[in-house]
Amino acid sequence: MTAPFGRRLCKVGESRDSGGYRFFSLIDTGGPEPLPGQFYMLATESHWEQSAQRPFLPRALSVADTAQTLSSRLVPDSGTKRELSGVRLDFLIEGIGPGTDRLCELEPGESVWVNGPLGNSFSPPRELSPGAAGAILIGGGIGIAPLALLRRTFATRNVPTRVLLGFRDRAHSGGLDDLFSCCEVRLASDDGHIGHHGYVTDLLAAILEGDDAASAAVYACGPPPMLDAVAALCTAAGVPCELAMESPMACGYGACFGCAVPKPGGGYLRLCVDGPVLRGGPAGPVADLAPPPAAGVAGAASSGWSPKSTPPPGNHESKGRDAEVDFCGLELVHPVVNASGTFDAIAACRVYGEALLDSFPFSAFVSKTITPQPRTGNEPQRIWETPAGMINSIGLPNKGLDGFLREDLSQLAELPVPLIVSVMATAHEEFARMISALATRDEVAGIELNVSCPNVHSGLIVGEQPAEAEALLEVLRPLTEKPLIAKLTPNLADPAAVAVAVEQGGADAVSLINTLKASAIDPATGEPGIAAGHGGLSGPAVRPVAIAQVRAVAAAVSIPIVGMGGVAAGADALEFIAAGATLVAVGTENFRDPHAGRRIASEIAGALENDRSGALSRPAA
Ligand code: RRO
Repeated sequence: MTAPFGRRLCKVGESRDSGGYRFFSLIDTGGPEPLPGQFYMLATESHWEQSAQRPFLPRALSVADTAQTLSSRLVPDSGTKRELSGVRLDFLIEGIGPGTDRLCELEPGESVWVNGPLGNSFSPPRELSPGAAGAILIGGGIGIAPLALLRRTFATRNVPTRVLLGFRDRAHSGGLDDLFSCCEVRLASDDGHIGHHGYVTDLLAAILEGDDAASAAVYACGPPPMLDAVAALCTAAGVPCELAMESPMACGYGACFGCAVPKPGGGYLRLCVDGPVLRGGPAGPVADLAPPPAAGVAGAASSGWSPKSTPPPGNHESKGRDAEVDFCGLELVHPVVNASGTFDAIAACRVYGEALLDSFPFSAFVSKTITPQPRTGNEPQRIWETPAGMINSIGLPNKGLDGFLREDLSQLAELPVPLIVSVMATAHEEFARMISALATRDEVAGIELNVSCPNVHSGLIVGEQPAEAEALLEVLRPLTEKPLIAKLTPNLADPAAVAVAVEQGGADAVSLINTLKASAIDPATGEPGIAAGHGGLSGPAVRPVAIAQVRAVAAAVSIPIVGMGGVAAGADALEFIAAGATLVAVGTENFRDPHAGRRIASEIAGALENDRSGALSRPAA
């Protein structure tokens, strides 16, 4: 089972208080029924960026329950109503910030952008012999939500199930009437206002001491300390457990690399595509459950749940003819590509299946930047939402050149568009080794040089120094005839001087802007919100800076420019084209809307078709 590709609008059916939380349901006429543990990325259609341009990114919410529905829609121009079958998606939510606060305000009839269902699911207990202890579901606070659907699914399969729920205090309690009406629930509260006075894990510990515990399976969702305690208890008792985890995420489908969770033995998992359900192990959570529902029925079947069919996506189709463009000898069907590091086509293919390839958003695909050796990336927290944007410090997690050539290149070559591979290194010899290796590969149509890195010999950031940048190009230019695109950093006073230098060194094109150096303080801790202390700012907030830099560079060089920085709509892309860009790259908007590239290309085509004066296709003076 795959998710429909792109985001779709769903109407709010119901919205009301439920215990200390808020309950709302959406009517989804475009997606399949989710599996227990799966989640959706949600953003309201209106007033999302309502307060100081936040919330900006969609929010990940696990589905609490689901049911088949029938709703009626007015058929335009006919005055008649049509019955539409769909899926009701129930969510339980707590307002803890601008995004969840806005979702708590939802009114019936409002529209919400929905991307999903995403991620993997809980798996049924392995031990189902008569007399087996069955499933123990344990939830803390708002973490009770995904357990409700799991509980109902187990009930339909006659899996014996016990439910343990814990709450901090009365204000963070309840929500059960809607979700667990079908079964007996044992409660605990830290303050003793309901049920056992103490932790919900006390109840679990008592059960795991029972004779039948060895044949049990535990399923947990809640705050990290509770999940740690559950994993420790289960490890000690030799009982398998599955943990539904949370991590800040911008996209939900493997593109942003923000939702990193450390894995035993080093490195990180991407919770959105490796989870959100992980198996609890003695050294920490492990991602060896069934993979996220993959393209085709086999992936869903291996998760142990029945597959449901996915209707084809029907939105965002091109209105006009695409504006074809020649870029360094590559014939591209439209001028919209992705910014490196903002779309993982391999992960997206697992999430969205064939629909991604049928409606590929970009006219060329730019890979995530690869380095000579593998890198695990930076420690979390890696992303931070800002007004109309976000800061990232992902730290280049990648398989290294050899891993990329061995594992990824053949898959990326299957994409229906030319492939541009982005590379970064800290020494000329290493850059040269990468270019030489890529130069011989027919799958590679072009190479982007990410020069926002220091030269190990001089200690200087190559992209900030015209002489360094030119020297690098002079080394690399003779090694390949493929187009070399230098990705410029905006973090300097005169980016045009670097653009001129790379042109002199033999670059075929420049792309700009990479992200702007930025930081933000977490009000809860008084410390930087990003673990690395600072990162790169992207999103609409940076667009005016990007436009100024593209204009300055366009005035200084004659090679083509790939313009980027906060492109979220066709009008934004046309602004870059007017500033002198030949291609436009979409970055952060991919996180909010996986289909954004295709939408923006359609909007450009529509605008150009209506542009009888030709003003839009002429660079501005
Ligand atoms: O991986 C990153 O943190 C990263 C890179 Br390499 C880059 O070029 N730009 C960015 O915003 N993040």
